[in-house]
Amino acid sequence: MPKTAFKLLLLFSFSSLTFFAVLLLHLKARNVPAAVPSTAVRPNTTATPGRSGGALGPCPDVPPNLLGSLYVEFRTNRTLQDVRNLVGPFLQQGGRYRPSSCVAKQKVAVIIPFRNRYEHLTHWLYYLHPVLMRQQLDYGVYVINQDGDGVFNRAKLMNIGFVEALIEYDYDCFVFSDVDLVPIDDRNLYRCSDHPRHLSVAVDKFNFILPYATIFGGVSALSEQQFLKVNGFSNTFWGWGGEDDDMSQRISYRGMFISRPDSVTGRYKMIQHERDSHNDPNPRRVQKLRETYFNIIKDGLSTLSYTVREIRKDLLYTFVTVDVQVPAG
Ligand code: BGN
Repeated sequence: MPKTAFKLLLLFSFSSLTFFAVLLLHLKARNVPAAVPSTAVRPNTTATPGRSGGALGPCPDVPPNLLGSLYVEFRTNRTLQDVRNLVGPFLQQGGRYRPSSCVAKQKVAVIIPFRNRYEHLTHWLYYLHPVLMRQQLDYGVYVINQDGDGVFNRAKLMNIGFVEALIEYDYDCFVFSDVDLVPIDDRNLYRCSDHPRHLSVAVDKFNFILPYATIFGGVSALSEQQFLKVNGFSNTFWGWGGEDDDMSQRISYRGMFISRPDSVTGRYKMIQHERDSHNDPNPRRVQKLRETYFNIIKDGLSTLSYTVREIRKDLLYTFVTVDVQVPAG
């Protein structure tokens, strides 16, 4: 090779190296300081949430910046404003986020049945937003608030959350979460699997042991197809208990299984609290569970009826207040 050509090649290699080094430094500088969600990247504010940028590649199967086990405590007095200050800069109105460096694997609506538990919601948002960001999800948080003080209906609120979230965006996965459950390991991905997934496997309240094999309460994830296949939850479990067992049976009657993370990844802390008023154990729940098979098509998404009273967009969540039409008497 002539000497000048060799020199040119050397110069070219050197400038390419410099270019990549500068590019790397630049990308690194865009990372967020560790005090805030360590790997969150500000969404591109000019883009509409949910529309993925043209040239982005898919996010990796395993999110690269997970921390593993997390320190979680609920004694601190946190305010919603504290949480807004901390994670707000990474979110768009309605508690929406999507990674800016890659196209998320799934579009996830996180649905929280709710009434009057603002303190829990504050803790939940404080811990979950950074986790969901690190998991590189394209997600939105929907708090479905039961209006009035009639008997609580957790399952119907979750059906409503499914419908209302889909009106807003083309979600393909739905994570239903109690407001008092915070994961203590961020490897527990808030994503859907081939089968409906139960995420809250090892809760401190139950000594980190699965209470029984078919349990499906707490935090669970179903894809749109899985949810439609079982006609959603029953709308007729008024008061505490059984609605999750009913879903568990729907899943098995429709030929699906419950998938779960292992009992280390699936660890949770529950915020301790008194039982809510107007949510006493449902005396009909045991009998109702004997009828699931016959009720799947008669009671669920196909028969869902409610009235939206208000939809309020907070930076941290979308708050949907609904009249669930509590039966008289
Ligand atoms: C079960 C409840 C579930 C609840 C779990 C954990 C019932 C049905 C009658 C046996 N099931 O006992 O709804 O998620 O406890 O608290 O009450």
